[in-house]
Amino acid sequence: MNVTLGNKVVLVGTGAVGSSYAYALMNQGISDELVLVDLNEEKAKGDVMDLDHGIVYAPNSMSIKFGTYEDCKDAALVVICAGAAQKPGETRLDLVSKNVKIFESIVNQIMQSGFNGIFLVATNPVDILAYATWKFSGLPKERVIGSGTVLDSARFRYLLGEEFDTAPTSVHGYIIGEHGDSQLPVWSSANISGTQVAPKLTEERKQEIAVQVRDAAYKIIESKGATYYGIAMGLARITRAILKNENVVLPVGAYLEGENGHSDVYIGVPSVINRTGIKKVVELSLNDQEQEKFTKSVQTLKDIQATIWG
Ligand code: 6V0
Repeated sequence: MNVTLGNKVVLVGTGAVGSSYAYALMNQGISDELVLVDLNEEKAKGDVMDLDHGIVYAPNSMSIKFGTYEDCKDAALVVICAGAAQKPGETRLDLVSKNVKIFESIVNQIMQSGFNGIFLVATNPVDILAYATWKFSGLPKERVIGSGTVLDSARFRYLLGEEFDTAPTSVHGYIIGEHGDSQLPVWSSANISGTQVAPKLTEERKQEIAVQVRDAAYKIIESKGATYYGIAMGLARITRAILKNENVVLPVGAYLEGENGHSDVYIGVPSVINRTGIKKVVELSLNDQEQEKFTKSVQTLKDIQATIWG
């Protein structure tokens, strides 16, 4: 396994998402060592102090320190939540050029440290920034993971859980595609204990659920300015899958090489996650309508990629 051993995590970007992720890691005892890096050093130092005062009540002891990109040299995982955030009315894709430039600088500094681990990217537009991280880092595709549709799939499972009065952990289903407006629910395989849920819902209800999932971020941003707890839990789940070598299937942003007919794009698809990163993309059997929507979603991302990388 050609990745740095140990379970040190470096978090770059300790804003709303990053600090919520750090809190989730500490609460769940996933890693022994966490280093916080941010352009706003005072903010990161404040978070370190605040988190350190919680360790005594955490399930495991943990070292949480302020640091710099140098600290990435022996990190198993670098999680990037840094960058400009989505403003009310702004789409995730509006953020693209601003954040690609920020990422070029961040990823170059991380690679200069001698980093040889796995990247997990959350900053939006996350599919484009996972692709940018892969390009800028030169790491193999399996060692760059986007958060993809991990949050959207959680929202989907939550809503179906409410609909059928069943725990969301017992609802199995995926949102795939762009973490954004062109995403789609895979109704053909969404199930509770193996029984498809789609036949139990009207077309209208299915559409309402898909829209609620797709527009959830806009609603939360309108209400409180940003979304962070849901994604933080999703990032912590991916982190656990990596550091504990779980081989668990999670919807993440993965690089496609022919899966479901597409290549050279980072996009949300179910994937097997373990200590090597993305062990394998799970190719879903999509119906014609789903395949058509997925192709459109890929195209949306490729059109943006083309404006940046030609
Ligand atoms: P925030 O609270 O503004 O935090 C961003 C942090 O990044 C701040 O602390 C900045 O100081 C820091 N930062 C900015 N530039 C740099 C730099 N060059 N180097 C180091 N640090 C820097 O934003 P918030 O935490 O709310 O959101 C962070 C990102 O996550 C945004 O792009 C969101 O759109 C994105 N989200 C992604 C989600 C997903 O599902 N993937 C979900 C929610 C938000």
